[in-house]
Amino acid sequence: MDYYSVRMRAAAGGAHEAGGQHISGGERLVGAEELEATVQKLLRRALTHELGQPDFVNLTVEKVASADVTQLPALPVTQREVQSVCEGHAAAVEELLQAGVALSAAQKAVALLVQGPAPHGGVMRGAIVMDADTGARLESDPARGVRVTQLDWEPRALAGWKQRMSRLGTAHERVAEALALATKVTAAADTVAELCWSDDPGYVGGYVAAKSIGYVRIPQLKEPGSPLGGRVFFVRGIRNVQEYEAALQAPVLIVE
Ligand code: PML
Repeated sequence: MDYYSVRMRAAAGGAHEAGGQHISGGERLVGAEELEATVQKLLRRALTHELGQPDFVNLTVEKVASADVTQLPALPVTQREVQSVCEGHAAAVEELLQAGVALSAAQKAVALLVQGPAPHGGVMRGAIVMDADTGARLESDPARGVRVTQLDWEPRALAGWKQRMSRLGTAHERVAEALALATKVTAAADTVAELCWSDDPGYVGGYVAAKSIGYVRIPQLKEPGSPLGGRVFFVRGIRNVQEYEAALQAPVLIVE
């Protein structure tokens, strides 16, 4: 069976490629029978985002041969309990240290997501790539960052996972999507860990993920109403960022 990679990017204040502000995005990898519904769902997401109406929506559909798809088991999920954003940041730094990131790099990453990591302080379209030892930023375009494409859950695995994670309530869609991405990123050779919190003003949670610690949810990483957030991929030993990004764009399905 072939798959279809479906990608959505929405921006406001100018065409996306001409520097419009990123509003929302989505990545799916689905069978033919799910294609139409998936396109509709992603378009609805673009048109109803809390950051406002987009001026530009890019929806791309691309066929992917099943032989090219790698299957990965989802990272295990745990949660840290924190009472404030400050405690959330401290928990994130602790988890990053546990995963092998240097303290200065972990602290720098948290500070960057707090201030807005794009050149003029806004959110980036993709992720920061950071040297896990020195904290140096390695992505060639600090407004764009690196993107992770062509990933999804295998539908039966997703249904089983949701059932087991019913304690998450309405957050489960968002967590499932983030978990798929974190599983793919942390499986890539050279990734040490990932730090993420949401740029959605209505969602204040995020996570630290690594092969060694799994997906550790942290429910408070910013104040409600803040549009700032993003992702940092900590790496060690990469030869060049283009090769690393290419690995993040190879098709992956999450199984259990
Ligand atoms: C979680 O609560 O585990 C999901 C965090 C997702 C952050 C990124 C997003 O906005 O989807």
